[in-house]
Amino acid sequence: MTNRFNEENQGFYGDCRPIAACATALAETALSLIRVSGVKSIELLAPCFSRPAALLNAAGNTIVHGWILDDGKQIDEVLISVYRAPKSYTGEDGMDISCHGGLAAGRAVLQTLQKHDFRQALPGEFSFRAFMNGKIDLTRAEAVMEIVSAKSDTGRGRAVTRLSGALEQEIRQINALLLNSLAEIELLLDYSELDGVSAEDEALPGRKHIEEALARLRVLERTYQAEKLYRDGALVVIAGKPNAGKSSLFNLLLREERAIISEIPGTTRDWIEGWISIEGIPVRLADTAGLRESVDIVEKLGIERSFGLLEKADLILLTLDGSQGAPVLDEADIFTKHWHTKPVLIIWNKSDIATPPENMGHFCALSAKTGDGLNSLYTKITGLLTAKTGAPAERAALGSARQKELIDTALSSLENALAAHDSGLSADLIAPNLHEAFNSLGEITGDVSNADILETMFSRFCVGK
Ligand SMILES: Nc1nc2c(ncn2[C@@H]2O[C@H](COP(=O)(O)OP(=O)(O)OP(=O)(O)O)[C@@H](O)[C@H]2O)c(=O)[nH]1
Ligand SMILES: [Mg+2]
Repeated sequence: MTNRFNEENQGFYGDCRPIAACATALAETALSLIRVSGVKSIELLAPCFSRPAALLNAAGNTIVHGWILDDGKQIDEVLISVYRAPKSYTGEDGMDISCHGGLAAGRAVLQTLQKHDFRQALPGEFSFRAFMNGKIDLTRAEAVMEIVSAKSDTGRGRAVTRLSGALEQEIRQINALLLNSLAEIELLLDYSELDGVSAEDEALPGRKHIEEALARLRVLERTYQAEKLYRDGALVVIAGKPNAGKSSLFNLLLREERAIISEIPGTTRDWIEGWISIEGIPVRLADTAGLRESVDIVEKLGIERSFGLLEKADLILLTLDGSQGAPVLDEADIFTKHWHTKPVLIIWNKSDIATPPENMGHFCALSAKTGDGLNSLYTKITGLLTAKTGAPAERAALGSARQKELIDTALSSLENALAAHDSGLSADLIAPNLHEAFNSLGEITGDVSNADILETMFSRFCVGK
């Protein structure tokens, strides 16, 4: 990999001075980690360390024990992991300082470093340096952030696949195909000039490479929706008439007595929510006010808010009170408003006291009280949420909207190239389409980049990453 820093390009962070940041939350934890990186950062830290010689002579990937000192005063007892360029996350000399946790210790160490000319790192600055020093490409940088924000184990696992370079490799292999076909076109154009043969007379050289690239890009493109589902999750809203057992179902799924349950219809007013994981899918689950015509002002407001939330839902769990018998669900019913626009799962609740009708086809029988029918509910929810996205891919897959947009651009450039060839255009007129696709894919890995792209990307990172 190449070093992307140069004389003019110091990056949009302004300078390449040694930086420091607290990489862990400032909270009552056992330890805090202060991360440091930069050319001559070890030399800069040595004067405020109790064993300067040990630190200065420490080999890369070793740990030194001592005290952080401020004007000779002991600030905290620490362990410093020393990294020597280029063998570090950023590719620069760097240190991870493990100090005591809590609000005060990490802050005091950081303040001491700042007195000794370390600059506070900005969001994403460590990863930016890693990218600029050729340690990671952009897909891996994005994967680092994905892991930090993963909401489920499946989401984390998918991000780890990208961190290990599966997507980067696939993109590079596809780009190698495009490069081959571009090289073959160049060759044809050179020869046609020499021989006086027109480029139109020839079949498009490297067409099979373009077709393979297109096929592989289509496979990648199809992975995005499932990755997005397992990364961002889905909004699942429990709705139904008062007293149907919505809050009981909410508590059952959350495994927590969160919502108030009572036999009085109209108990839930403001909707409440919580995150759960269903077969690896992060689900933002919401319990809402029972839907009915009401004259009570507060209840009415609650019902309006419930409808507002239903508009945003990815899946509605329409809960019926089985003990009230099978309802007539016709077009005029207030629940049917969303039936044609989004998936609705109808739950026959209270199956412990009311047996569902024989021909219950599309109902899902459940007792929110005993938990009977819960496994089948999980399976049905997963089936409905993944109906359009499919299961997550085994290996290379897209992890961000940025990547998806660039794949779409590359796809249409290649489709245009083949269509142009089919309509008889010569190879020299088709080559620019291939260059466009090549550059879009290069933007995914960061081989093609500019300050704006990088700033948008890295500024979304957290401090210390
Ligand atoms: N037997 C039985 N009773 C249930 C079941 N689920 C809920 N209930 C009872 O039904 C009543 C209403 O339950 P809630 O969970 O508060 O119902 P809700 O749909 O949230 O009601 P609102 O908030 O008023 O709209 C309570 O007395 C629950 O104990 C069930 O599966 N079986
Ligand atoms: Mg309720």
